[in-house]
Formats: sequence, C-alpha cells, structure tokens
Amino acid sequence: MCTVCGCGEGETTIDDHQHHHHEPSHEHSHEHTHDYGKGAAHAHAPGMSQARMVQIEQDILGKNNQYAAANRQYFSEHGIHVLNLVSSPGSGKTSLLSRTIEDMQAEFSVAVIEGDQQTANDAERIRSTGAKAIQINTGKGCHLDGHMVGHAVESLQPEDGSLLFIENVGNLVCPAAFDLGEAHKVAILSVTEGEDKPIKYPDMFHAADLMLLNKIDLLPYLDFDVAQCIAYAQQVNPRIRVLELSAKTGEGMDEWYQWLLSTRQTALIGHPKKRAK
Ligand SMILES: Nc1nc2c(ncn2[C@@H]2O[C@H](COP(=O)(O)OP(=O)(O)OP(=O)(O)O)[C@@H](O)[C@H]2O)c(=O)[nH]1
Ligand SMILES: [Zn+2]
Ligand SMILES: [Zn+2]
Ligand SMILES: [Zn+2]
Repeated sequence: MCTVCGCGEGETTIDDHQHHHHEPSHEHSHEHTHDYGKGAAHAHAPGMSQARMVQIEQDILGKNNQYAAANRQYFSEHGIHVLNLVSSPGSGKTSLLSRTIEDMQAEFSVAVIEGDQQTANDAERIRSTGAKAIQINTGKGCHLDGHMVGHAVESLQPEDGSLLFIENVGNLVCPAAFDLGEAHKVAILSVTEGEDKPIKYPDMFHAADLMLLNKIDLLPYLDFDVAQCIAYAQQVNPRIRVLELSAKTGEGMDEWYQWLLSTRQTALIGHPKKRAK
C-alpha cells in the first residue's frame, strides 16, 4: 500500500522479470468512518483506524529507507551519480533525458531506470539513443520505491563512475515520500501545467533540489507567469534552484548540463572511481 494515497501496490515487473509483492493481509472490519484524512495518518482508508494507518506508514517508510540506504551505499562505492526525476505525467521527462543523453554521452556513461505503470515505451525511447535502460512497471503502483530500484540496478549494472537517471512514475504526490538512494530529486514542471503547482503539491517541490521549468518554447502562446511560479517554488523550498529550458528546442539546456557536471563533481570529490567513461 502507498503511504501517501493508500492505493494498492499492484504487481511490479522489471522488464520481463517478474517480481511479486504480496500485500500484508487486509483487515476487513467493515466499520466505515468519514474522517477524510483529518486524523494522525492524514489519509483515509475504509475500515482502517488512523492509528493502524500510521503504523503501516511507519513500517513501509522504514523498510523503504533501509533499501534506499543500501542503494546509496552501492552508488557511493561505485561512484555512480544518481538523479531521481519527478513530475506529473507528460511534463517532458523522457524528452529531456533523450536530449541530455545525446548531448552528454561523449562525457558520461549514462544509464536510465524508467518507471511507468504499464508500458516499456520510455525505456525503448531511451535505448534508441544508445544508452542502457531498464523498465520498471509498477502496475497500479503510483511511485517507485527503494526495493524496486535495487533490483533494477542489479539487472541494469550501470558502469562505475556513470550517471544514472531514474524517471519516476508521472505523479506529483507519492514519489515525494520515497527515497530511492538518489543524490538529488529533480522536479520537472512544464509551463502548460500552470504556475501554482509548487504550492498545490508542496511536498514534491520541498523534496527537490532543482526545478526544471520545461516547454518554455510555448510561453508565447500561454498566460503563464514565470516569476510567480518561481516565487511559489521558493516559498515551499527556499533552497530550490530553478532553470528555465526547452527539451524540444534545446534552449536553456546548457545550464542544466552545468548543474549535472558540478553536482557530479561535488559528489565524487575524494572518490577513487571518478572516471566519466
Ligand atoms: N513544446 C514542447 N513540447 C515538449 C517539450 N518537452 C516535451 N514535450 C512534449 O510533451 C509530451 C510529453 O513528453 P514526454 O517526454 O513523453 O513526457 P514525460 O514526462 O516523459 O511523460 P510520462 O512518462 O508519461 O510522465 C510529448 O509530446 C513531447 O514531445 C518542450 O520542451 N516543448
Ligand atoms: Zn500513492
Ligand atoms: Zn516518460
Ligand atoms: Zn526483492
């Protein structure tokens, strides 16, 4: 169960490799209260007390943090710089990644873990650039978790010293709560979504170190207030960096590449496995 929205896990598959996750047995007391998330768990599930939900949430997040810590340890030992891309569906994550790989593959070895509910389309789009990619299908699941990413890394075997992107499931809510062992969460927001998204979905923008404001090529056709959007993002997270770019035209992408290079350098200071390729 997702601790944020209370949805079921669904059946996770990593490419063709089946990995079943059985939910703990459901308690069906059939008592139904209409608390609408006002209790301690800040969520509502029919027939389940708030105390029980808090316990489940703590168990799930605690377990996730253990998997994430193991992933982080592995990444650190292998000098792999990991970025977790989070956004709503269609903001341009896969387009941004494809262009980034094409522009940067002379400098880095890049690998990608793609998270989606159903298809392998995004992993195929990434492989067409020549980079290694693996697809995790979450079924009904609304986010990637540390356990899924650990298994994907076992199969993908990213090279030492490489850059590893994780494209999370398109969802501005649940992926915010799950550490995958990444160095940074990068939130992508496209200008077609409206400037108020950072204050409507504050957890996501609070968890991100960088916000990429994508599709700026469309600004002439929209009433989108860039300054207001950035102010909202800084309101929920005063430390957030914001870059304006277009994955389609390439405008603004250089600054994103500088951010990639500099965060990677910082992460690898004092590390023996610095080789980019
Ligand atoms: N005009 C414009 N369109 C863009 C830009 N970036 C992406 N798109 C378009 O936006 C649509 C969605 O892009 P994707 O890259 O598939 O978005 P995504 O975030 O990976 O989508 P999901 O994986 O479904 O969450 C596609 O039609 C892209 O061509 C951009 O900078 N400008
Ligand atoms: Zn969820
Ligand atoms: Zn995508
Ligand atoms: Zn397992």
